Amino acid sequence: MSRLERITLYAAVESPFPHRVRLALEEAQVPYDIISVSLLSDKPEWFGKNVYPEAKVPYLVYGGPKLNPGDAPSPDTLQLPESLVINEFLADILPSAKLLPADPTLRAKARLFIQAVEAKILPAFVAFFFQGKPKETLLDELEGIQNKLPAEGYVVGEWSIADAAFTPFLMRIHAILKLDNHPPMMQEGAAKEAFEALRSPRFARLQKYMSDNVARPSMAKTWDEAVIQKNFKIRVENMVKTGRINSDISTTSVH
Ligand SMILES: N[C@@H](CCC(=O)N[C@@H](CS)C(=O)NCC(=O)O)C(=O)O
Repeated sequence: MSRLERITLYAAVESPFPHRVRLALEEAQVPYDIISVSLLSDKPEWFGKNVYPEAKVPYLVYGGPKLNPGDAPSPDTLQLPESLVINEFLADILPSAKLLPADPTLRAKARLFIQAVEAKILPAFVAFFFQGKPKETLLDELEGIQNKLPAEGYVVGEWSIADAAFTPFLMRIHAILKLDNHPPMMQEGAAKEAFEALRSPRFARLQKYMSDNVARPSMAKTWDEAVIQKNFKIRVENMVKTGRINSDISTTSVH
């Protein structure tokens, strides 16, 4: 693949998964189109019907003409779901952007870190915010991730898609913990205590890591805390009504 094709990303601002892809695209400084698929009310019917039958974001179309909301992407385009797969693909087609380091040892370390985020942070995030589990459920896993960070800098030294895999969750955890009203599924006082813990010396390295990421233009361009907080409240109201977090996670069980 030598010439860069058109990149179209189906995304929802409130979701951490497309945020991972946006960070990679911004770091790579390539042009891309975004088509917004809101998850706050009923998802637009055209998305599942014309684009991606599972109707989840992110979804990336590589190639083809410019798309508008509702259009069906051409069948001869490459179409990818799954944030982590998409980011690996971007790292492969954009080698000069160095979304992954060239050194195989560092690449392996980046992938191990990504795997730890998937295996540990995602379930802890859901369990703490939506399923009433104690704050240590989340804090212990965040500490585990903190212990994997080098003394300074990013996950494998220079910024990489390992950072893109984690920071959308880290940012949302902070933003949500700051809110006055928390999901009714959460334990009383747990948010305030977790927020204080995250600001304590126990998490000094994670705090520095977060401020390093916040300082990057890729984060500045893709992050709006007030919007995330507002959308989170709406999503929680929907969850309370339906008992579902999304199409395959409920507020009562961890999958
Ligand atoms: N493993 C997928 C997860 C994607 C995902 O669950 N996206 C959610 C956004 S939070 C979604 O689109 N949910 C809509 C639904 O389930 O109906 C990835 O990494 O991209």
